[in-house]
Amino acid sequence: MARLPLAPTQSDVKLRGDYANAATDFRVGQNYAAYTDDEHAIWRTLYARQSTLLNEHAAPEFIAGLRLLDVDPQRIPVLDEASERLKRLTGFEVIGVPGLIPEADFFAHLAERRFPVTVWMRRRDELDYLVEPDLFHDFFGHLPMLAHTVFANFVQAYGAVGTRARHPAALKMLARLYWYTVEFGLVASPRGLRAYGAGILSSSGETVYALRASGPARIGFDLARVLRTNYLIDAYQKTYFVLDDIEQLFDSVLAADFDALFAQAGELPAYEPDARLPTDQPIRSAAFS
Ligand code: HBI
Ligand code: FE
Repeated sequence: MARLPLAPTQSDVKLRGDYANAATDFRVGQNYAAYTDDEHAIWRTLYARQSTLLNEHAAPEFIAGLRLLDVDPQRIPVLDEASERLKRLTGFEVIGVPGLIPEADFFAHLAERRFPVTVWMRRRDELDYLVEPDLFHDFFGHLPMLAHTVFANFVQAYGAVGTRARHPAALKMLARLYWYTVEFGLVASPRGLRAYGAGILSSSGETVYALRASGPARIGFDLARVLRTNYLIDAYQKTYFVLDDIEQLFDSVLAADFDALFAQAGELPAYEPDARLPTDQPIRSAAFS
């Protein structure tokens, strides 16, 4: 039986998944036959809603990845089939998990090129918002970018750094990096400002907000700045960081001396989610360009 995930950042969330039947590395089988017709219909609704937004809002790499995965818009995907396809594309495997898992186990999977996907679907009253990641968020939001080699390499490298991180301050910084890139990242693509973050692209509200709203700041990606910036888990973001291209993500993280960054930023105060710094490089939103 698996331990319950109780990372400091997650301890206030009451988790829904079936952790009692998970393996020690938190894997669970998908039990595909147990999905109800209504759960398949929820997938269909969410897929249809997001796919109409992708052409104008998603990074070209995300759109290409979704196509390569050949996902059925009508039915909940079979994780083992997606895993085979993704393995051929970038060597990443897909494994089922009951939901959020402890940071250390999460990092270990990423470092081994395994991406954990929650096996349960949100309820119909949660189409727009839910606290925990579900199958739609994990699968539709995350897997398309993992079909991109450079992005997949970044996620593995991130996991490897994570498995070496010990101090709570270092783990906090790594959580911020994940949040502002893998979950809520934007990129200045040749087609204009686009989203590649799974938290954005699995939410119809935030997809439009992140790219078009006048409220949030969109600033050039700066690793040291990101590592110091707190984030909101229960509201649209106040700040989005914009990559020049996906390669910048891998390059900046590969070049980073994380031990030095952890030591340095650990002594400095954090920035609030809505902090505006003189060094920030504003990127105009698609609505104003
Ligand atoms: N577990 N299943 C799952 N999915 C996540 O995105 C996830 C997690 N555990 C920890 C975690 N994310 C965060 O702590 C990241 O910042 C690493
Ligand atoms: Fe996620």
